[in-house]
Amino acid sequence: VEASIPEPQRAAWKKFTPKGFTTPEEFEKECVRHIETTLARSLYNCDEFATYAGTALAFRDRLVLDWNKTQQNQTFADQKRVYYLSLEFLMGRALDNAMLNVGMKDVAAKGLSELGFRMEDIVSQEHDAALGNGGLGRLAACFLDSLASLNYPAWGYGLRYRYGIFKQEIVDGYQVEVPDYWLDFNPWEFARHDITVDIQFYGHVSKYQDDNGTSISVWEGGEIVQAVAYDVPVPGYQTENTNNLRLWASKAASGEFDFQKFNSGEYESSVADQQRAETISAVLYPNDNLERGKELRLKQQYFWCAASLYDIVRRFKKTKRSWKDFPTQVAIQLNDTHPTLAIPELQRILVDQEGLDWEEAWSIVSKTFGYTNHTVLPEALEKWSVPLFQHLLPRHLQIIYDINLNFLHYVERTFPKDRDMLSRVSIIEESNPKMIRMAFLALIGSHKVNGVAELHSDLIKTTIFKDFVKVFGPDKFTNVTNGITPRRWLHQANPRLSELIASKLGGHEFLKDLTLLHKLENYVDDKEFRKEFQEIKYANKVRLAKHIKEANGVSVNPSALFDVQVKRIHEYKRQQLNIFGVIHRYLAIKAMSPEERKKLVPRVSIFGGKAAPGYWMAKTVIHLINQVGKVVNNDKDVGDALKVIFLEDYNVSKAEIITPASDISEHISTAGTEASGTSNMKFCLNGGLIIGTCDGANIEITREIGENNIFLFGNLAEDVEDLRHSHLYGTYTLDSSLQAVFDAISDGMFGDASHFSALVNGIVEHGDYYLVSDDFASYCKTQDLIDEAYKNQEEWWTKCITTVARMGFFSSDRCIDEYAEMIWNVEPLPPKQEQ
Ligand code: 475
Repeated sequence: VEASIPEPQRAAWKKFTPKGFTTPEEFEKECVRHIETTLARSLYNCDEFATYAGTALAFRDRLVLDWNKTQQNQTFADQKRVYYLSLEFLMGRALDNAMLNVGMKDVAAKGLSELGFRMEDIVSQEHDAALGNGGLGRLAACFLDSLASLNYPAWGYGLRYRYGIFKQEIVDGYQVEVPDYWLDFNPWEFARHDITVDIQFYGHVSKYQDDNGTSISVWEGGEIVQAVAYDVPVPGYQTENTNNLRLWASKAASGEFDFQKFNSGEYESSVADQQRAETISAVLYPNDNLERGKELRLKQQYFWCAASLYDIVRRFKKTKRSWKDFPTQVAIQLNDTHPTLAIPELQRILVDQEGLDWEEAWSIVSKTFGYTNHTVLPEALEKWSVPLFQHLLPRHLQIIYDINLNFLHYVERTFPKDRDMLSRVSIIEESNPKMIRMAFLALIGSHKVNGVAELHSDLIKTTIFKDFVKVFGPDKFTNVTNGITPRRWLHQANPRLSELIASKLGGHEFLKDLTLLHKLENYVDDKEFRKEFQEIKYANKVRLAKHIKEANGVSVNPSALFDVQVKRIHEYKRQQLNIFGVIHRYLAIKAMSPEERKKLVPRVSIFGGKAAPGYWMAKTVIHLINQVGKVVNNDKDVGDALKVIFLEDYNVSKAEIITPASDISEHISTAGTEASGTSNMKFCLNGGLIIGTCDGANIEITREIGENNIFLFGNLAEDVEDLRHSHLYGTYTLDSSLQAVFDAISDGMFGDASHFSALVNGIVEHGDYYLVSDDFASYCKTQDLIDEAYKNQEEWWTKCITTVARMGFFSSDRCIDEYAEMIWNVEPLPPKQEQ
C-alpha cells in the first residue's frame, strides 16, 4: 500500500502528529481550545452544553487517532472481517463510554472541576443516539462494544436516521409522540462525502446475449438515490482498537437539485425529488416486534443493504483475491431478517456484474451469511408482497424465484413422498397477493441460523423452521445466548459497585473477563462488604427517587421495595399482568386496618416504556398505569405502602439510572414469547433480583444463579397451546381476585371504565391469548413471597450478592467469542505496538 506522504517528508509529518492529552491540564487546554475556536464561544458564554461539546471534541480527537491506526492495521493485516448488518443501533450516549474505555474519566473530571463544572452535569447534556426500538437494537450496540473491546476486526453497518425513536411525553396519562431530531450537534460522526454509492430502484429487467452467447440480465431504468457514508468510531475498553460503525444517509443523486427542472421553472418538483430521496433515511420505524409491510421500509432495507454490500465488495476487490476467497475474508451477520436483501443483492453482483455462473456465486453467497432470529411472534415475521417487490426490485424478484426454484428442486429430490412439504418451505407463500417469506430466504441463504437463548433456539427448530431442520439437518441451527456489555451496564451505570468489586478482586480485570465475578462469593458473608453493597443499592435508589420527584412530582421512600418493569409496552411482555397485580395489592391495602398496613413492606411500582404509535392496546396499558398511579398516589389510606410511577420517555440513558436502583424487576412474558430478554441480565448484574416466567434467558439465569435466588412463576411454554385451546373451547372460570380487579376497573375506580374495556374484554371474552388469567394467581402468590423474603434482610442481601457473583456468563464478550468461533470463523487482531 502506497503512503500519500513520501518517505523524506514523513519525519515532519510524524513530528506534528497529535499525541492526545494525559493530564488534567492538557485536557483543559484541549477542551478550552475547542470551546473558543471550534465552537466560537468564550469565558462569558460557556454553559454546560458548550462544556459538554468541548469535552466531547477533546475526546473525539483522541478516539480518531486510535481509530485511524486501527483501520490501517486492519487493512494491512488482510484477515477475515466481520460485518454486522443491523437496521437498529441503540447506542445511547457516547461521551461517558469513551472516557471510561480510554481510561481518562478521572483526568477529565479533575479538569472539568478546575473549570468549574461537575462531570455528572456535563455528561447529561448529551442527546441519546436512539437509532433503535428495544432489545434488538440495544443488543447490536452491546455487540459493537464487545467486538471493539476484544479486538475483532469488525464493522457495523446501519442507517443514519435523521429521527430516531420518538420521544415519549405523557399528557393527561396518555402517550404523546414527539419527533427525536438528534443531529443538531453530533460530534461522534464523520461525514464521508467522498464515499458514496448510487442505489437503483424500480425500472425493468432486459435480457441480452453476451459475446459467448450466454444470456445476461440487465436491470435498467428506474431512479437512482445516492448513499453517503457517515462513520462513527467505536472505542474498545482498555485497548487502542477502535472499530467503525458506518451509517448511510440518502441524498438525491444529481446533487442538491435537478438543475434542468430548476431552470425550466419546475422549482417545486425538483425540490420534491430531492425530498423524496432524503425521505429514505429520514425516520426509524417505531415498531418493536411488528412488521407492517410498508414500501418505504422495503426501500430503507434495500438502500442500506446495497450500499453496505457495494462497500464490502469494493474493499474485498482491493485485495485482488479470487472470488472463491470471499467467504474466507468476509463474514456477514444478519441481525434478524431486516437485512435479508443482502443475500439476493450479493448473488446479483456476482452473477450480473462480475460474470460468475449461478452455482459458483450461490456457493459463495451461502457461505458468507449468518442469520440471527430474534422472535417467533407471527406478526413480527417479515413478508413482502410480490407485486410491491416486483415494482421496486424487479431483478431481485427474479433472483429470489431462481433461488427458490433450485431449493425446491432439491427438497423434491430429497423428500419425493412429501408433496405438502414444497408449499410449506417455499420462499413464496401462495396467498393473494403472493408473499415473500424473508425468514425462509435468510435461512436458505445462510450457513448458520441462531436463536438468542436456549429455549428460543429450541423453539425455532420445532415451530417456524421445523421443516428446514429436516431439509438441512440440525447442525445448521445453533444457539448463542445473548449477553450485555459490563462496561456500560456495570462500570458506567453503577460506578460505585464496580469500584467495590474491583477493591475485592484486585482491579477491574472482571470488566474484560466477567467470569471472574465468581470470586465475589467469598465475600457473601463478609460484614463490611455486605454493608457497602447495601449502601450502594440505597444510594442508587435515592438517586432514582430524586429523578422521580423531579419528573413525576411524587415523593417515594428509598427504603421501600423498588419493583421495576421497564421495556417496550407489548401484550406479550404483559405489563397488564403487572398493573392488575398492583390493583390487587391496592384493593388488599384498602381492606386492611391501619395497624395491618403498618406491617406491610412498602413498595414502589415503577413502569417505563414506549408503545408503538399505532398499537392501541399498548397505549391503553400506559393510560391505565397512569390512572392507577393518580388514584393510589393520592390516597391517604395508602401512604408509603404503595406508590405507582410511570417514568416518561424510557431510553438508554434513563436505563442507566433505573437499572442499578431496582430491588425486583419484572420479566413476565407469556412462556415461549420472549426470545431472550437482556434487561433481566442488566438488573441481576446490578444486584437486583427478578420475578419472571420460565421464558427466554430467565431459564439460563436461573441455572447460573440458582433457583433460590430468583422468583419464578407461571405456566410453562409447553403448556401454552393447550391453555389457549381451553380458553376458546373449554369451560373456564376467571380467578376470583382477578375478577375483583376487573370489577374495580368497571366500577370506575380509575376513571371512565370504557377506556379500559378492550383490555379487560381481551381476557374475559376474546380468548386471553397471552394467558394473563392463567398466570395471575401464581403471580400474586409470588409477589407475596417477595414481600416475605424482603423482610428477611440478611437472606435478601445474600441472594443479591450471590446473583451478582454468578452473572459472569451473561457478558456480551462471551457471546461475541461464541459467534466468532461457531459462526464467523474470525480471529482477534491485537493493535500493533508502536515502534
Ligand atoms: C426480543 N424487534 C428479545 C432481543 O435478541 C431479545 C422486530 C421486527 C421489527 C422491528 N423490531 C423487531 C425485535 O424483534 C426485537 O427487538 N426482538 C428482541 O430481541 C435481542 O432479547 O427477547 O424480543
